[in-house]
Amino acid sequence: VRVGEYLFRRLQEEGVTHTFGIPGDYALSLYAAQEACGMPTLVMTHEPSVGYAADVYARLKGLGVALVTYGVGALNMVNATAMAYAEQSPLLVITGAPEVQWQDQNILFYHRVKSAETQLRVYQEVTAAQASIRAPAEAAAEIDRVIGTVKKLSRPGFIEIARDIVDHAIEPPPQRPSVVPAIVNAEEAAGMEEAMREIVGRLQASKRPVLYAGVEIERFGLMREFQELVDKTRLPVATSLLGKAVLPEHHPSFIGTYFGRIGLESVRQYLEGSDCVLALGMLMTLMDTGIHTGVIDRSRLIQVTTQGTSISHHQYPQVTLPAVLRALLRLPRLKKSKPPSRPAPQPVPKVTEKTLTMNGIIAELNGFLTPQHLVLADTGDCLFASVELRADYFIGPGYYASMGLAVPGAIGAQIARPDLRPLVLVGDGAFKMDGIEVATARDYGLTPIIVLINNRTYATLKVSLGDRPYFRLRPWDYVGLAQALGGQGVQVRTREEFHRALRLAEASTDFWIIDAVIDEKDTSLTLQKLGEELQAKTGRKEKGKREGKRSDR
Ligand SMILES: Cc1ncc(C[n+]2csc(CCOP(=O)(O)OP(=O)(O)O)c2C)c(N)n1
Repeated sequence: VRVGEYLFRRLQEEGVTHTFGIPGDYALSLYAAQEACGMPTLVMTHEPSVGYAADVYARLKGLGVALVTYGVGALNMVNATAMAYAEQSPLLVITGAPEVQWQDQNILFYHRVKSAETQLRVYQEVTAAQASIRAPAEAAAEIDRVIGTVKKLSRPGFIEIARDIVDHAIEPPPQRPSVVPAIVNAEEAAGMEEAMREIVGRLQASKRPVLYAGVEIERFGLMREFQELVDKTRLPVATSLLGKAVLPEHHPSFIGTYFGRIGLESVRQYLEGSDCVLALGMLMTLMDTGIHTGVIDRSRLIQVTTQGTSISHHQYPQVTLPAVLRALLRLPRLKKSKPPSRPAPQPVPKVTEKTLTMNGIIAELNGFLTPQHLVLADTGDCLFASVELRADYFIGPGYYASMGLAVPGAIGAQIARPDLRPLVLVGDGAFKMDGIEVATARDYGLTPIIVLINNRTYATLKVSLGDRPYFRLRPWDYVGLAQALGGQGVQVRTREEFHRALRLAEASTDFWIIDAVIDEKDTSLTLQKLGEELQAKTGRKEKGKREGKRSDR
């Protein structure tokens, strides 16, 4: 086989059906090799979008590939890759590189920065494994090593291949690498028995145990096992924003997304009041603790991740998530005779206003979403408001919080899961970054429904600093833009109009932009509470009393 063919065949073995990219000179031999393998690329308008689309595809399929050119392409995608690193997404970045001779002769070729190695060095900071392939003999092993690490750690990897190497014939390794297990399943690990005794003892002694489910459950392919555990134990389940929907949220055991004091009070009370919180696959980022407004008492916390287990204050570094999950599933007597009482299902906010508000949008969506929708929320109030959303599939930048993921991400999502309809929640600020990428959805017959929150401001920043000229956004003609890009658009200003627009979009086979106009001062209750917390912390005087207090809070 040739080097390029080996690479794309390996990716096909791992279940990759498409790549996302923008071709360029140094990457053309890779594009040709890919084409020869029958793998298509979705060509997008800008590399950050390429990274986001491939990241979302990776989150859904276990591996996603961005195929870009040397320097200008790869460097344009650094932030998207950084987010994939922070949020543990198995994204593989593949780029071309100048021919070996050019690299060695120190030629000032185009797209060069300091040296031939610049992009490699930059990517060392944002990926878990890197390979710069300059010799055919090393190609297969290097490709396997990087793919293996990406899958094992669920973090991005980087492969650059000198363009004159791509068509070199190589001997394929005699033994095909078997599909790398997601992580070592260390059931024989030191301390496993002891840890399990302790975990089970605590669960059984507990009066009100609760599962706090995190993103690693999804990233390491453990969702089926986790659901089995939930069904077996009937324990109530809370998730974090980053881990949102690791249990489909229409499941009867789901009690809500925990977000400290900023989130739903019923969920906070249940979790913080529990005498045994079993946190599975939880990273415990600032966002997982409701921006430090939540306190889960360590003495009642069992934390199991792919990096080890801690029970209160002691550690079992070798006892990891898959092993514990499987061991729990094997136990015959974990089932409680009586399911513990759980809080009432997450209440749908009762919103009576006729005009459209952020809370009204969430309430409408909760009445609209089905298990056939995949929600993508961008950074901004839509992410905070999502704490109250009930979705069976949800993707949002719940930790790294870069703007720009949702619209391009919808393209990756619908390619990975053609059976699901993407529904994007995006602020006007984030939309202005890369919302135009929706034109690419049209090119490939994809049909995202984009709910564009038109508040003409950076609301998220306003909660910290108040109204400032540099937070204001001029409204564009988003309906006209949707039509110009080949889709459909509608502007809505009332609950009723929003209700109808969602159904119109649902019935259509076009992409839709629903330009949802809300008041400049309107925010979700979550963002409003975040503002109050921030102001309390910085000692700034609380501006204005909270409006629309609800009994739930
Ligand atoms: C790439 C990137 N640039 C800047 C920021 C800082 N930032 C956080 S929220 C925000 C405003 C978002 O505005 P919009 O999308 O309109 O949503 P809203 O806050 O109004 O809900 C900005 C600029 C960021 N998170 N990511």
